[in-house]
Amino acid sequence: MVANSFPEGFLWGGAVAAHQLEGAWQSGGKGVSVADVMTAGAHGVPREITDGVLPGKNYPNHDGIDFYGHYKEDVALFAEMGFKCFRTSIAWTRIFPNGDETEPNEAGLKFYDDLFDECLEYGIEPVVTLAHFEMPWHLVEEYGGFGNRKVIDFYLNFATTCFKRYQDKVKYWMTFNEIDNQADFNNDFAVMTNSGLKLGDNNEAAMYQAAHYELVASALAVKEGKKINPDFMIGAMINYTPFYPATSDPADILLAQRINQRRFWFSDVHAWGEYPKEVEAYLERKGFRSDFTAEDQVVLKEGTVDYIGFSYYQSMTVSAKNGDADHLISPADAVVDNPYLETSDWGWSVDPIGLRYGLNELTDRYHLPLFIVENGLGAVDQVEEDGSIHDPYRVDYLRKHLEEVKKAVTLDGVDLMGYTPWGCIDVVSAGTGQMSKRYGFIYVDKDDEGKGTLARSRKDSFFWYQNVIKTNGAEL
Ligand code: BGP
Repeated sequence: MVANSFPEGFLWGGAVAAHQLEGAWQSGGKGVSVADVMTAGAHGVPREITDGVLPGKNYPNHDGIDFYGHYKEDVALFAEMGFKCFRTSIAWTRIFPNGDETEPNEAGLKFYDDLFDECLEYGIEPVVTLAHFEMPWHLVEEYGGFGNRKVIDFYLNFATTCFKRYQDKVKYWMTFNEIDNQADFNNDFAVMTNSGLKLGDNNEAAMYQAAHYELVASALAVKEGKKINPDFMIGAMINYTPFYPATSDPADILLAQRINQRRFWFSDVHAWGEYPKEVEAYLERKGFRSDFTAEDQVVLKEGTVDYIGFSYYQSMTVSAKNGDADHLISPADAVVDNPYLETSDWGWSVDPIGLRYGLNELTDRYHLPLFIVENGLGAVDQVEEDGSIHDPYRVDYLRKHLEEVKKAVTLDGVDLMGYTPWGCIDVVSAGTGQMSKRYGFIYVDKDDEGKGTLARSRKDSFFWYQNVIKTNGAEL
C-alpha cells in the first residue's frame, strides 16, 4: 500500500563516521588506521596518504572534533533535534589495534558501550557501519589489505566481536561504507580507503580481486550476524551516483548504462549473492578472476543483505565523446557538465530529482527496503558577531531532496526505512581533510589549521530539521 506521508517509526537521524569526528587517535589503546595516515588537503590539493605517520605533517583525523571527549554533549544535541537514530561507525583500530590480534581491546569496546547506552537513554537507535574508510594500517603494511584473502578472517573476527558485544544495543548494521567507491580504481583515496590496497601496476585487476574478498567478508559477516541475533538488520552501503547520458545519442546511453552496471556490481552481489552477467563476462575477457572459489559462490548466496543503505550527494553525466563503452575507462574521464544542474562550491552537482530517480531505480532492481544513510551539502559557514549561523543554502538543499524523497515514498511506493543526513555535526571532510567543508546542523569551532575552542553551536538548520522530525516530514 502506498503511504500518504512518511511511515510511522521512520528513522530520522544523522550520520557520521568514527575517524572523521572521534579524534583521540591514540587513546584507550587505539591503533593506527588508514585514516590516521591521511594528511589534510587544501583547495585543489588532494589529501596525501603517507607511508605511516610522518613527523611534520598535518593529520586532521588524529583529533577530529574530539567526539571521544564530547559525545555526551553531542548526543544531547541530537536528542534535542529529536533524532530517532544516529549512524556512526566503529573504529576497527579501537577494537583490534593492529587488526590481526585474536583478543579484542576492552577499552575500545567499552567506549562504544558507553556511546550506545547514551544514545539509547534518549531513545536514539544506533545505526552502525563496521568498516568506514579506516582499516588498521598494520593490515595494509603486513598483508596488503584486502588484496590478501587472509584479511577476510580478520574482518570477520572484528565483525563478530562487535555483533556479540552489542547484540542487545544495536539492531541496524552495515558491513562496508560505500563499497562501490573503488570502482574509480585510478583514485588512490577511493581504493585505499575501501580495500587498503596501495595502487600498483594493474589497479583494475587488483581492485576486482580485493573487492571480491570484501564481498565474501561481508557475506560471511551477514551469515554470522544472523546467527548471533536473528533480528539484526544488516545492510549494504553504496555510494549511489547515477550516471546520466549527456545526450539521446545511443552511444551516450550505452556508455552510461555500462558505467552504472559496473558500479551496481557491488550491490548486485550484496543483494543477489551472485555476479551480474556483464561483469562476469568482463572479468572473464580480461582474465581478472584469479581467486574465486566454489565455496565463495555458496557464501555469497547465503550472506545476502536485508536492506540497501546508500549515500546520495549528486548525479554525474557522461559523454561517449570521451570514451568507448567496450573499453573500461575510469568513469571520471567521461564526465561532462550537466547544463541543467547547479554545483556546490566543491563542484558537486545539486540534483534532488536524481534522488527520487535513485529510490525508484534501487527499488526496481533489488525489491528490498532502502535507507538513505547520507545526503547533504558541504558548504562554508559564516559565524555572525552574535554567534548565530544562518545557513539557508543547507536548508534549501535538504528540503528539495526531502521533497523528492516524500514523492518516492507517497507516490511511487518506495519502502524507505530512514534518512540520516551526512555530518549532522561538523566533522573533518573525508575527501579534503578540511573542517571548512561543513555539513552540520551543529557548528564546531575549529578551522582548517586545527585551531578553535571546539565549542558546539546550533545553526539555523538545526531548528528547521527539529521541526521536520517533529512533524514526521509533514512540514519540510
Ligand atoms: C561520503 C563518505 C563520508 C563523507 C561524505 C562527504 O563519501 O561516506 O565519509 O565524508 O562522503 O564527503 P566529503 O567529506 O569529501 O565532502
